[in-house]
Amino acid sequence: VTVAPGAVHLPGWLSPQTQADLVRRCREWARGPAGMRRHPMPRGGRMSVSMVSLGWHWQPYSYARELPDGTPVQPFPDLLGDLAARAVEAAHGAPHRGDPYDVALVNFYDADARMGMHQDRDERSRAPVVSFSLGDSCVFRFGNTETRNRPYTDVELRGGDLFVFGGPSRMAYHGVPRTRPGSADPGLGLTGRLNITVRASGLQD
Ligand code: MD5
Ligand code: FE
Repeated sequence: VTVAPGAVHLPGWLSPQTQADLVRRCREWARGPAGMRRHPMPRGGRMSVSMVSLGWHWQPYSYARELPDGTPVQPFPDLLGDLAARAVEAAHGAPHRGDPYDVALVNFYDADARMGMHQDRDERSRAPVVSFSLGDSCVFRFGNTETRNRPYTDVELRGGDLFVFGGPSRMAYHGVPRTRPGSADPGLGLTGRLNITVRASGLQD
């Protein structure tokens, strides 16, 4: 389903087995070293979403190979590179030929977590962002490239969904105004929502 130019939503694209594998791997990445944390925001406070970065460490507004305390970031796993390549092919009907995928951000949303409207502009690459959702559903707010306000479209993202943001949608404002606690498939054993985004940093060591 094409939601906007370059924005393709494939509901239920992840098999139940792949969802279960990803949840297990997310738990390992979350434990660290350089595991899950809530980042301080530039204007004070902390994000309500907990994150772990793989390949490159992201925090507002930069990528680095190490955390601020010097801990090396965990490697970018082949599993996510392979899955992202398959995802782009499924969404666009052609293989990804741009900068290599080399970073993943794993976002964990508890029942109260939200993500405000923002653009993803810390990458130096135009490669599409590949997003995998696991567990609870959420309201995903897909906006425009000019302002964080209207017009926007609210899309329901469910566990197992794939979303690829390329072309003009790559720089759209977006956010998660709420999740739907308790909506996850009980068989998955996940309380809350996980979102994995795979990106090309466009950076060199
Ligand atoms: C999430 N994560 O559900 C979302 C999914 C983030 C973030 O927003 O920055 O970690 S990724 C949504 C996304 C990425 C790039 C472009 C667009 C949406 N877009 O154009 O709407 O935790
Ligand atoms: Fe984002």
